[in-house]
Amino acid sequence: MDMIDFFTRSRFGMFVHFGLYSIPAGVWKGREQGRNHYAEWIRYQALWPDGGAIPDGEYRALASEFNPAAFDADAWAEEIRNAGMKYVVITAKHHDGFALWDSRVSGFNIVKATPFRRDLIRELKEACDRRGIVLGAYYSHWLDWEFPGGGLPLWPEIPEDPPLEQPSDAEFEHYFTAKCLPQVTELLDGYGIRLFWFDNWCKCSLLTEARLEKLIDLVHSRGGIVNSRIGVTWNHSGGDAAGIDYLSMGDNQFPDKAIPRPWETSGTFNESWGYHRLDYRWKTTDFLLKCLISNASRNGNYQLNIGPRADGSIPAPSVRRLREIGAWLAVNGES
Ligand code: JFZ
Repeated sequence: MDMIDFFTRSRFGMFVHFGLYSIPAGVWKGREQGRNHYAEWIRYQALWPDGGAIPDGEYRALASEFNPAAFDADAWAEEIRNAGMKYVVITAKHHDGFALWDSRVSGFNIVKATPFRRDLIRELKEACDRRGIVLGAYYSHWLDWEFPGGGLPLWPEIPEDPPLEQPSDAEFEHYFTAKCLPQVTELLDGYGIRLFWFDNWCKCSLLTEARLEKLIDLVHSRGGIVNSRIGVTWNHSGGDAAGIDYLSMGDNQFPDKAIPRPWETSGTFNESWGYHRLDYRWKTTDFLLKCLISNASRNGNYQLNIGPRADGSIPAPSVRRLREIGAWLAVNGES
């Protein structure tokens, strides 16, 4: 199957943010994280606005508690299918560096570092394959807060943030060649992943054109596809992004006209991507359907996110909306 043809026709997909951050779920030692409410950022935001981050050892220790025993790949895949979604992109590795598969490259993963010891990506891939759903991977290629040389957060637009000292070019090269490229290779060759969602949003000198090209060539060499957020040199909303297969809009951004290339908007049911126990700002099903229709009518996809709880269950408000959307599509949609 040609992946970009599939992607262009699919219209509706799921995004999943799941990882160690699903345990604190936006609250660290009784305090709600500050500034933005992206629970997957808690390692860098728990102590805002006082500054500082959760120490590496303390964050790492979450792995010994991570045991999503209620995770059921078939149950997830059923929700995806019944919602009318054709694919799912999961945070195989988010910025914290923790991998949801049995990686030989880094032991900081769900099989080797947790009591759960099951390969979530493997189980989900098989459940998706059984239903003709395509499994894609979010892979944080720039930020990695675990591996020596991995990128650190940069928010140039927020002057009050204390600047973090970035790794040197040589240090980042070490991370890129010893972790990033080998792990993406594992996802390609060990799991058959062909749909990739990479993430970078500000000008970072570590992500050189040469490195981006290497990563893009690697994915392309197996027939896989990559999104525009792989690097800022590729304009999110258009431009001549050579090498890019599809555009990713900014979070929850819905363009008001058609775009003459494959594209998607990733969006949330509430505010946070990862599960946040205090995030009650749920959007209505009507609103979410309008977002889907708006994108579909402009030849784009809508990639709607769930943030499963640490036990692996999908929060009830998301399940309810997924089922309401699915019910509407079953009557009014085209399959
Ligand atoms: C990124 C991540 O940092 C976040 O945790 C989540 O995974 C989200 C889907 O992507 O956040 C971004 C990235 C890019 C923009 C905004 C938020 N952007 O370009 O507007």
